[in-house]
Amino acid sequence: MKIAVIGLGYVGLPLAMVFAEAGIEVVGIEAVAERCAEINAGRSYIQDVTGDALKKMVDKGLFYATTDYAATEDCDADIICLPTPLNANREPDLTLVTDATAKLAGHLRRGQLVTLESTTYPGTTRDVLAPILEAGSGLIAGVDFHLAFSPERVDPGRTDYTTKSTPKVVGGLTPACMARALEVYGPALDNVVPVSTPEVAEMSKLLENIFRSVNIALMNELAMLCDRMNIDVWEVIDAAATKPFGFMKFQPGPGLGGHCIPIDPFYLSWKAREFDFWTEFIELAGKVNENMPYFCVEKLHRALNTRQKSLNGARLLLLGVAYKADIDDLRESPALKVIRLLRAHGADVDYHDPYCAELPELDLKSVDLEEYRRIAGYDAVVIVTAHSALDYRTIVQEADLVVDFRNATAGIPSAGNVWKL
Ligand code: SAJ
Repeated sequence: MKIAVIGLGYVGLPLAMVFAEAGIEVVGIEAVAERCAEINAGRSYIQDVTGDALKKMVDKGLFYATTDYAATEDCDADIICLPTPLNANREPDLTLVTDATAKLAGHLRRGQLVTLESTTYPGTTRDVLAPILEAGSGLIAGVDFHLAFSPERVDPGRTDYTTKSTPKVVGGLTPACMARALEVYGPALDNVVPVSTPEVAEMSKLLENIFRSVNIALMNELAMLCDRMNIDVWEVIDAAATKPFGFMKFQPGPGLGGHCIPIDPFYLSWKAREFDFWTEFIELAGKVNENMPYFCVEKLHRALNTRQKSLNGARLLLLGVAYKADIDDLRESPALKVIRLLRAHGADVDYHDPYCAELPELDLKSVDLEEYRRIAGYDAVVIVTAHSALDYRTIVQEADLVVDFRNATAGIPSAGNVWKL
């Protein structure tokens, strides 16, 4: 068998490696020629794929990358792993997927399987991809070639569940498409979960991430209420989490970041309107989560006020700007919004993040904490993302004021100089 993986990013490259390490020949179709060169030289640019592992597969002749879609012609399956962002109007933007599908169609061969892995709204595989593939090839989906959807479940940096070990949902256009998808994915992945249609698979992925967005929004709403009622929301959540059944712990924070959770839900709310349906939970969760940077800035304002200081002119040090702890990903990070809001109030903002050396769009570079000696020079230290590499005990000792949006200072005795979300 030979597989083509289209798009060698944080989803496609690990997936290509899983197939190659199962002894299946893989060709990566990657638009960025420099990335192809890196891969063919055995150098990885994706955190979850080591250079050694990649080089081993390249040297064995089991994996190479090219920009040329003609390389898909002798493949048994073509797996599309491309970004599906929102456009400026926060509507689905399938451009990368549809452009790639049109190029693939020109090289489609009878009997091949095409699988879409990009997160999208139910109906995309059947109503968007199939017509493009049929128009470009003259073949018929489900008759001359197989078509399926299989959502990616990659969580960059996670080691307990990997692309190989995480159960893989797959929905075929027809039972024969499903059977073919099982033949393709089965030898490489530990657990393939067949479902009856591509729509079920597309919707299941959205449910996974909407579930997170809504529950995080619930915690954020509770955090704002507890703030007003002077109740420690973190203690409340920890107490509720002692329930061994029927509860799942989420935490409040400065907002939703990442390439999935802030974006995927709006693929469904957009599609639902076609059915005269308003996905109120999704919209409300989005509204609550979007408000958190503003709430956090207002809370910081109140904390400074207790020291007769204003935001205007305040010297602030933000700790952690990545969208979540212990990674270097800045996509949709709420820290960027917090910095913009603080600057708009006239604050002088520095940041330190051991994973993110610079924020070009904000003309900022991570400052050196100088063994935490630098901490005392700020009016407030603001914990936005709680990287585990930082010593929060020393930070609390050295800082005049700490405003902690992540409960990173939990259990650390303070002299009343710590405010928490
Ligand atoms: N966040 C909170 N409170 C929480 C959890 C997360 O405020 O209780 C924030 C994070 O700080 C971050 C954002 O939400 O800014 C998203 O966090 P996330 O933990 O959902 O991490 P992601 O965005 O990397 O989500 C990915 C998703 N994986 C895929 O889409 C394949 C998601 O489905 C996974 O469940 C999640 O990783 C995971 O479990 O780590």
